[in-house]
Amino acid sequence: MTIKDARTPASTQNSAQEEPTEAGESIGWHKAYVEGSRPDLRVPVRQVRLTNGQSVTLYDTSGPYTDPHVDTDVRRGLSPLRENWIIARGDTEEYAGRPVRPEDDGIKHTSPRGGLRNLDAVFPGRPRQPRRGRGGDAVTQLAYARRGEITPEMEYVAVREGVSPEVVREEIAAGRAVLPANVNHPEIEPMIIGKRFLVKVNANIGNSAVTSSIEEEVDKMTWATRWGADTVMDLSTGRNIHTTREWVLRNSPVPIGTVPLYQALEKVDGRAEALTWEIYRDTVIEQAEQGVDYMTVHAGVRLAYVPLTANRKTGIVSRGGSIMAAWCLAHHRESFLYDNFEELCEILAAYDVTYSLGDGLRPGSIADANDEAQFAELRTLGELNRIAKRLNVQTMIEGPGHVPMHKIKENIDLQQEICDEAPFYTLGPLTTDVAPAYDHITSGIGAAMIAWWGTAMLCYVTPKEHLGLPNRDDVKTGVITYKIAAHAADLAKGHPGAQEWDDALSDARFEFRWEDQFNLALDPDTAREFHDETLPAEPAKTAHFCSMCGPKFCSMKISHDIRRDHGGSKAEIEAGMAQKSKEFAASGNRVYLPLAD
Ligand code: IRN
Ligand code: FE2
Repeated sequence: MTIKDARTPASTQNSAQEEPTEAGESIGWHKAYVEGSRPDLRVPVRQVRLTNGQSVTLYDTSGPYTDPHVDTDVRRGLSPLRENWIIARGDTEEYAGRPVRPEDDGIKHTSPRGGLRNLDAVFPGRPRQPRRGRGGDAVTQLAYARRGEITPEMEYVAVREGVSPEVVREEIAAGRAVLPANVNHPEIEPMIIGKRFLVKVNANIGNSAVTSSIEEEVDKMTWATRWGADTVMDLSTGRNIHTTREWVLRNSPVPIGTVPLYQALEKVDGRAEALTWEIYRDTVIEQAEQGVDYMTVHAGVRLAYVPLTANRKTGIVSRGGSIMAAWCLAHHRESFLYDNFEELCEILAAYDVTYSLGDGLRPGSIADANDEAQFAELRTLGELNRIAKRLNVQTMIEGPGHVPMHKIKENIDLQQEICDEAPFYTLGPLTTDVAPAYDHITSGIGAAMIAWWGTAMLCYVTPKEHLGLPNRDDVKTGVITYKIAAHAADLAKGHPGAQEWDDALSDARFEFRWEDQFNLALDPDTAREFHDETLPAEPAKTAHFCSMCGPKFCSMKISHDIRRDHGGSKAEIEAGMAQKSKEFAASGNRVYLPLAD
């Protein structure tokens, strides 16, 4: 059905044809779709139906998992939404692919055929041949944007963001935004990362040698996207890297990022000095064939910069950065990533893998923020960004780290200047070091600030940061914390439509529509649970107060009473206030009354 009275924040205030269809009838939130210019371009939204008959349309990252009409099965994978678009462009081809040696996935075992084995063998889903660019014109979204062509992916994100497709094309062409979408990851619902668009959130998942099964990792991915993660990075380092990633990719509705260096290191049994360009390159090709949408590449850690970290309080804290620094020192040679950067660009361009140029020398403590090592690397990232752009590779730049509030702005300003406004993607930053177990908060503060000033994507930090591997609850807490930071920044930037969500929730709050408040919340479950903890009875959901102030002193109730009893003029309101003041004094001037049972 078409919803005529839909309020349309965030994404969908375009034409009538773009109104969401097929929302459920009952109160609560439902999956709905906004159709673009063609029937196979259906953009998912979260449609919240309110008790007053209105509805609110929100951006939705949860994929087909929240659509009761779609039958999902992790062993089969999601349906390849983009496949026809990719094939129709006619510039990629299927090819035999590089056989993956069994030991490539970190397990020492023999395959049924005793030798080489194809990618398909590790995933029971539909058979799949990798694709890559045919040669000739570049196949990346950047190349299309530069040629003036609007791809279906660009139109899709335009509908999602509530902007015109031309704006999307321009931002990509200028290198101010990226649309990470590997030609081998047709399952994704396209999204865009850039300062003109909604601020995005990445959630890291990944097993380590000690914990997690493949199914658990897939579950963490769907869990993270359900709460709003816009992309997920699979940082697995343990056994089964290849297989875990295959399952995550085939089931992911959002772009997947990786750090190929981690798997390359597994291949040489963890000895950084044993790494070679060839091993690294083959790992990148293996992952690009699988469909990884963006890759962190720590090519800015140059030999000459390593000594700059010697006097730091916390040295090199980036995993990738420390691997590259160890390699450079062991061979006393320039980084093989820096030296072979152009060849790497050609590989990434053939699959449309987006660069996330890593901040291997980011500060790991407040004391080390904005130091010489960090900014030397940033200048190199600026140089590499230009090479990548020349070779048609979409590129974003990673940023810190640990940075006190007064030093944050310098980071985004410098990055934008040095990297020609390429999207900035930051890890927090953490604004203080004193709160282990609360680093989602120490970093959420920095994340909100840096996003307000133009950072395009925020890498979440969970409460387990510095302490251990995040579990399901930590993943949710991290995502919600970062959605708050991102949305607070969208509001401060005056992003069109962002405030309509707040306004809808404020109205619900002021009118005591409790169910609507819950359903509009970033985390409806916890909001409802907290409310019910003190006022579990069903009538409390329509009550004109909550247990925070109790029935007598709810400020919102008082405002309502004043409006009802005294109309709206200033004098009348003051009279009402005086009356309430008397009532307050009469009850003994107590703000908090004992809870009635
Ligand atoms: C984001 C910004 N700076 C770093 N990140 C993320 O940190 C990066 O994308 C990856 O997910 C994670 C680990 O990176 P290192 O420690 O290998 O640099
Ligand atoms: Fe840290």
